Amino acid sequence: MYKEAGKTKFQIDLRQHLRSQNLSGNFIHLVCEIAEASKYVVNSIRTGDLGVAGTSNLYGEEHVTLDVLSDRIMQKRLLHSGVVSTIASEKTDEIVTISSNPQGLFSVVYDSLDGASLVELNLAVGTIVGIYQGNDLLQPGRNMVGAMYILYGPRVSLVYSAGKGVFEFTMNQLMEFNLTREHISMSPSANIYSPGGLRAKYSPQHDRVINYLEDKGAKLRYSGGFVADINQVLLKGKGIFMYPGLQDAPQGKLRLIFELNPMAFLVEQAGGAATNGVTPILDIVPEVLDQRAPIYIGCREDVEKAAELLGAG
Ligand code: AFP
Repeated sequence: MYKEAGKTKFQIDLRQHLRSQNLSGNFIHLVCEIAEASKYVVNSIRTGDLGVAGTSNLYGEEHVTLDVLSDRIMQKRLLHSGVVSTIASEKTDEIVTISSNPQGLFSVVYDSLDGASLVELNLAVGTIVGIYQGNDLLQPGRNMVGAMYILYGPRVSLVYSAGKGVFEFTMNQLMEFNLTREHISMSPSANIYSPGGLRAKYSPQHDRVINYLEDKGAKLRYSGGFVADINQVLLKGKGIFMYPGLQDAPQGKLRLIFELNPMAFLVEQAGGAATNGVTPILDIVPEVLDQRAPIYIGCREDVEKAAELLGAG
């Protein structure tokens, strides 16, 4: 733990916190660079300034869509961070090698603006990041050394874990991230559920999971934004998010590497669980970058019950 002279724990900023966690300097720098990049994303979302990444487009420079701009912002930051050997973006679906010598460096997978289409509806969207040591991105999520997301909602919050618990930071008026929650932990049982996908395309087994949750009195909470929905499950601590395999999409919609692994890392760190119905999400061995998987993620008891009902044939 830590005690800053004259400071309560909630005046601790991101860098001060990271330094108190006995983490490598390169990891601290990486997380702070991603946090810095999010400030440009916030500005673009709030002002609709879709100029070239990080500069004004008052003079008619190329207009880009918000998700393209946020991808450029993230890529530029990671390319110049000095601590990243390989990156892969959900948007481009390609692996970019920055350094041939991965010694002491990280590989980063990211979805720079998940749910981008929701911005025009003024709904919350987010950036999702997964961090590996070395340069192999097609590892099981269990091998990640860190994961984080930034949620652009009524507030801007950053949630991360480096394997020593889950912490939340909230952006203040100076665009600094200050600690607002520490050692986030989930209850064993859910009272809210987030059912993705089209009910008409559910399997009978998945219908059983929905009925189980309804029968126990769980309330439906679903925004259509993965980061916001996971954030609600994680911070309320009493929820389960599902995006199942559908009749016409047996692997569901969400991407293993860019969306599911980082969130599964965070939720497991908070005492929850995440499965594709058969295997823990973090134990799935990825074969391709854009691999998708069904997901049941949240309170451990309900995730385990879902796997039981799905496997009941
Ligand atoms: P986009 O990133 O293409 O907008 O999709 C967002 C998303 O992948 C994820 O954020 C949501 O959980 C999911 O789609 C919602 O999908 P449905 O609209 O099919 O429920």
